[in-house]
Amino acid sequence: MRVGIVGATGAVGRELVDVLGRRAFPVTSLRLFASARSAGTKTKTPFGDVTIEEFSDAAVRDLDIALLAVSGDFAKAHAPKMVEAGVTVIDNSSAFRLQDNVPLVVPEVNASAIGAHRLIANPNCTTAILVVALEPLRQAFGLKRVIVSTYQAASGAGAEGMTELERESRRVLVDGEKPQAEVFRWPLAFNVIPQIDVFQPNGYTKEEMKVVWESRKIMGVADLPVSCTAVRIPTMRVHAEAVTIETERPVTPDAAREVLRRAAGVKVVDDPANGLYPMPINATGQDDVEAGRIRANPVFGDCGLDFFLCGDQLLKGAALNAVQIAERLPGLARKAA
Ligand code: 11C
Repeated sequence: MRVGIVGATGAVGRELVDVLGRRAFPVTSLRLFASARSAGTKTKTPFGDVTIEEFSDAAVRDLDIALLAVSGDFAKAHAPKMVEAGVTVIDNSSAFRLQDNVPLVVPEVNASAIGAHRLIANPNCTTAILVVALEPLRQAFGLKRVIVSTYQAASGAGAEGMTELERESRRVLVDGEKPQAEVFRWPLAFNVIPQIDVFQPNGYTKEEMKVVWESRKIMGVADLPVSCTAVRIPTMRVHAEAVTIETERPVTPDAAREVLRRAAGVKVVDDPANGLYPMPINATGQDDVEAGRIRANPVFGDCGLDFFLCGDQLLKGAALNAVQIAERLPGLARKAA
């Protein structure tokens, strides 16, 4: 496959190169596209040295698969032209996620939605990490309602967010000064920020509503009651989520643990007596979403469950999920000559 990564110099773009190599994706040529600023830079990849090219609609026409790690506006402007030219596009932005004719895919949950589509949306990272654990529980016990509180890492704001967290932590610890904010609305170092993305008329943020809208679409439950509080915390690249569910049928922690042990993409880490539970420090760089602290929630009688998830925002939350989608393209999609 002739594969291109658009937005190749960002945090997700760089991760996409690694994941393609690590999973031995059948790449015959890898091309990396970015802005004029990075064009001409040579970069080492598992497929050999690649010189970064400036993006243009003409330059990407010959690709078989384009993995987009760009803004929603950029994706809206250019993805349809790529599809028109015969390229299969997997888009990481929110531009097309809720469009009826565009599948929104987490392969462990709804790989069959890919079908013959040539524009496929990769979900919001928080949503992808959530549904990989939620769907097996839904299938086993049914779902009546979902309440999520997130603890989201700096990487959600891209490489710039990670750099800002590191720089501002140093400013406090080394220089003894107050942390500053440019990428984040408030300083993130030594802080938590209960705002990710812009506020909506209903008082929730857009990030919180993405979890609602996207998890419903991926699991195919249009009216599932979901509430999310999304919070940025000063960790580097793993999103953590405290999840409460009310199930339709009775659930026990042991039964839920068993279901999650069998679930693809989930690793149960749940031995609290020995201090074992999901944590960003362990989930960093891991493909699986860690699930633990699984316990009965008494508020919902014998149908309540609490648990805690940690997933690498750049992997299952972005690059890994996108490559997993590409792996499931029919016959590894090939455009007509
Ligand atoms: C964050 N979840 O942590 C966001 C980043 O819809 O793809 C990803 C936003 C998206 O800031």
